[in-house]
Amino acid sequence: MNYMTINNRRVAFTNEKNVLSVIRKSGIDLPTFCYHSELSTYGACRMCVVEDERGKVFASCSETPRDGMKIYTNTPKLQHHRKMILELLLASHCRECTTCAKNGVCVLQRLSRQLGVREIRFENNKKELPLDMTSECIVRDPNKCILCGDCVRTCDEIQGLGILDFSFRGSKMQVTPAFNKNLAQTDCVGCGQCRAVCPTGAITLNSNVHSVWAALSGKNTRVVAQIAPAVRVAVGDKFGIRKGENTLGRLVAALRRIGFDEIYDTNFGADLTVMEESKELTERLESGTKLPLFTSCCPAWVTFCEKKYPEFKENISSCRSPQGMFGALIKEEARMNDGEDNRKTIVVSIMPCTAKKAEIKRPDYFTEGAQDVDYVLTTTEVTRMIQEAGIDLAQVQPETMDMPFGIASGAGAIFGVTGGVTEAVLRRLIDSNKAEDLEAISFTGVRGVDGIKEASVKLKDREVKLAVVNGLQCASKVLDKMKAGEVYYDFVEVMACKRGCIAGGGQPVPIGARTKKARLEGIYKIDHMSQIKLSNQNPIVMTVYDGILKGKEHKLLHHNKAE
Ligand code: HC1
Ligand code: SF4
Repeated sequence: MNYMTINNRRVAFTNEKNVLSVIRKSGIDLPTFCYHSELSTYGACRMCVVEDERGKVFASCSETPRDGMKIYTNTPKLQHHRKMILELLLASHCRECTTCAKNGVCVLQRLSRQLGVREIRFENNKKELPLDMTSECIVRDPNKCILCGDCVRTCDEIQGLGILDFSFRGSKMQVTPAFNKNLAQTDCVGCGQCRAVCPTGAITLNSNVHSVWAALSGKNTRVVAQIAPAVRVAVGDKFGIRKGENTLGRLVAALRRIGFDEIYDTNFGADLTVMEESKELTERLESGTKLPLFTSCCPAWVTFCEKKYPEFKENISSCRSPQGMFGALIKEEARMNDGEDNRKTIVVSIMPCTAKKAEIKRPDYFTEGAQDVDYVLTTTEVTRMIQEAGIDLAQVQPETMDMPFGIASGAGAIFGVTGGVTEAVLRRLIDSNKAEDLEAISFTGVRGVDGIKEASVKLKDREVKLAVVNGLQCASKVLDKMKAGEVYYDFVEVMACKRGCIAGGGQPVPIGARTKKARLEGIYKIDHMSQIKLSNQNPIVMTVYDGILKGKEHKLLHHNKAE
């Protein structure tokens, strides 16, 4: 054990990677714009500066802790330094804070308030730059960028895509896609992870809030919501509800109050996905073709594979994602019922994910030429709508989902974390709900936060090799090794966002390590508390297969490439 002195207090440390981590561990929340523990250290914003006993000032994120070190975190010199940085940032920053999508969660705004910046002595003489609104998923506003590089490193180091980078020099410096293209002209997969780390309003969601309010006020509309697995453990964040708590019942109640006509659970859609994907895996294992089977529920991953590794396109499961399957099912029912009461059904998916906004526009997610899911609202957008309606989620009495699609299994719930799809499929194929079998599956290695997890499971007489992948950079590693013949798998699950949908690009920010942990535990708790653990034991699943889905499984639940 080593010790350093922080503000005259002795603090122990072991293997913290930098002085900043030791300071934070000691309970002092030193401000930063450009430091994220899962990214490389950039050291550009200089907000985390500290002073040593000789008056030397240095960035604590870029300094290795040493035994005997003596530092101060809040001297007059440091206060002046940080204020000056903020003033300079604000001087070249758009000041439309009240109308900004990040108002209230902007780090620049928060630190300016916290550190007492009350005036800006410098003129903003920067030319106003155009917004990039070409992506279905995110909007870039270069006028609000503070050049911290968080988005650049996230897209490069976590997603391996490098869509964003610094361009131009000096005071003209900007973060843009290469050759100043717009996002739609790049290989951006819409994962929104750049938005999740952006401290200001420079990268925000492409919002559908206005369209959904319009749909809700339509006279002859029936607005049906489906709620994704990971939303329920995050939507409480902005209402002072404990992180990771399952807030589904409260969300259902709030959605009813703001005018949704029917509210269902995407976890039920996930149960349908388990049924179809297990069948597909069994068929491919028997025929020995198109192995490994790649999961298809994460749209950022599917787009990535199609764009970057087209030679593996056939490996992607033909299953639509749970939101796609469920959207098609709701619209199929609407086709039969809408005529009766002369209403038009509009399906709104409430998702943690920005890429889902693009998924619903894919032609292979249309049924007979018609779009199944009309709008995707991220958790952040639905939070905004609830706030706009003046509802305090913490004060609302929980209500239950509507029937007939309001029952889902624990297997559907765990889709919200990486490894969940694999675990759910294994439950279906092993087809046992004995506690020891369920536990054995959870211990195969599919759980956990490592970038690449490998497991091997005996199904019938065959040893089936699995890989569970977190983040697209790790996906590239796996695909490159597969191409080189260095590894073999039968089933590969990829989630573009590290830890899965709980950390999706549309979730409420900030999404720090503690938040991720709480959400992850929240998802597993939902499974733990579910009476039904296996998708094939969900009675409603069996009813729909015998009813509305009969003979239409392919049309409604799989990608329809002909369309
Ligand atoms: Fe997900 Fe999925 S789990 S992709 O992470 O398969 O978004 O939550 O809805 O479709 O069910 C997201 C979450 C979500 C789908 C499901
Ligand atoms: Fe990169 Fe994802 Fe942001 Fe696109 S949405 S720029 S792929 S991090």
